Amino acid sequence: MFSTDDTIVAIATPAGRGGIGVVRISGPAAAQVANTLLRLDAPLRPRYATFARTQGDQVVATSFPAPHSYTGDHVVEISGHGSPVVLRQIVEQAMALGARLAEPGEFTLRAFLNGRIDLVQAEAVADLIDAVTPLQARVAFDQLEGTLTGRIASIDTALFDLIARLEASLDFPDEGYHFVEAGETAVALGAIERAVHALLCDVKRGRLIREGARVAIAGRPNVGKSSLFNALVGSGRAIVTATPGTTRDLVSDTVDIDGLRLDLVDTAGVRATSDEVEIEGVSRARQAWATADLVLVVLDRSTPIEHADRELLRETDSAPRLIVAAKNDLPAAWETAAIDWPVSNVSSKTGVGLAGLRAAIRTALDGSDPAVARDTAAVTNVRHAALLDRARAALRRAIDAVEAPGGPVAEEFVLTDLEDARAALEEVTGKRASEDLLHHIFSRFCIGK
Ligand SMILES: Nc1nc2c(ncn2[C@@H]2O[C@H](COP(=O)(O)OP(=O)(O)OP(=O)(O)O)[C@@H](O)[C@H]2O)c(=O)[nH]1
Ligand SMILES: [Mg+2]
Repeated sequence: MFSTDDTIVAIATPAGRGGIGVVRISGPAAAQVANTLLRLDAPLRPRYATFARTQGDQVVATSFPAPHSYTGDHVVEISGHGSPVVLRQIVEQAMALGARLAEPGEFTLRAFLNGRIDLVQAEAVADLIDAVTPLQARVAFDQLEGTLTGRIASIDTALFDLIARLEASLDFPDEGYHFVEAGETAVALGAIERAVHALLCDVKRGRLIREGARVAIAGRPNVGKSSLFNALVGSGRAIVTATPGTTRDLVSDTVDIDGLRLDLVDTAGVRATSDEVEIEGVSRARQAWATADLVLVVLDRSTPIEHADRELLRETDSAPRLIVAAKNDLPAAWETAAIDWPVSNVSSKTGVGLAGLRAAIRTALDGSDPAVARDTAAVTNVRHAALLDRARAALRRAIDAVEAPGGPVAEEFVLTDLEDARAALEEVTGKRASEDLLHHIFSRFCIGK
């Protein structure tokens, strides 16, 4: 089992030089270690920043007595000038005084083990730190604040209540409640299942916010793929020339569209060729489309539609895609009605149409307009989604048993399913969590968190 009775120490700020650097000490001996390590003019007062000296630095130390600290243990935070050398010295001195170097995520693990936060909130801490877009950060913050925790807790309470009533009827068969009261139980179960279902409805959008999406650009050579890529990324990342077959390798970069993080991939133009390098490029392009969440099929609006365009439209027919008519600043060589599919007109040269394309990408990926999508999704984590799915399946089985045409089934069977649903919910919040799972989750964290 994890130890929580020793005192741990680590640098809590990023590696390298900085304006300030913070060393965090947590555990029963934190105050004692700090008092020995620091030369203090006045003793540390709880939650007051106090000036002090270490052997090699001037610092400000703050003491957070248990349980009112990040970890729930006694914590002392020492802020020094952000020199890696000096911070390391402070850590070494703390270790010489009996503290142990903290494992990655161990401060947060202690917060979890001490009941300060549940597992959903601990995972939200990591997500908040890893957030790349403001929307990702907001969703993680919401979970840290306990939004999801609260929704799961109320489902769990309802489930617990139902289980207690069913168990009571089992314990007192003489009272005449030998079988489940089908109608009442079915109603209660239905409400619980709907609550789980509501959480799961947001999963796709939640995961999209958390993990982002991969968007690949496809088209025959010279239609303006790399120019579109550069316009969306906002840099001259990909090489653009008038020579068809310029792009060979995959070029990718990150784009933020209304808070959605996209991994945008530019690919080689597809055509039949005997050039070895280009053949490999085209094969990589096809792989990129196949693994993308969305394909932007680019056509050149200023040159007639070619056989290769039609082939490509057919090839990407079943993939989630948007058709983009590029070079819209030039005279059009075809009407958009010629394509049996909605078309976004853009000019990478002037930027006209790019905003509309961004909105179309967003809608294609999460099926909602940006204003609506700003509502935060509760479930963003695959682990949570899988467990909620398990809970829903168990509830479904219980409902089927209660509503079985041959009359209601004995309580024992329904109870087994309900306990299964509860176990899944408790694994989300960490009430039931194996040591392996905790290791897996907390090893993702940085040292000092
Ligand atoms: N007028 C105009 N020209 C464009 C536009 N986009 C691209 N071009 C020109 O079209 C030519 C090809 O552009 P690229 O972006 O390299 O095309 P590509 O599809 O990546 O080409 P390959 O990498 O060879 O497959 C270049 O000469 C660009 O300057 C546009 O919006 N307007
Ligand atoms: Mg290109």
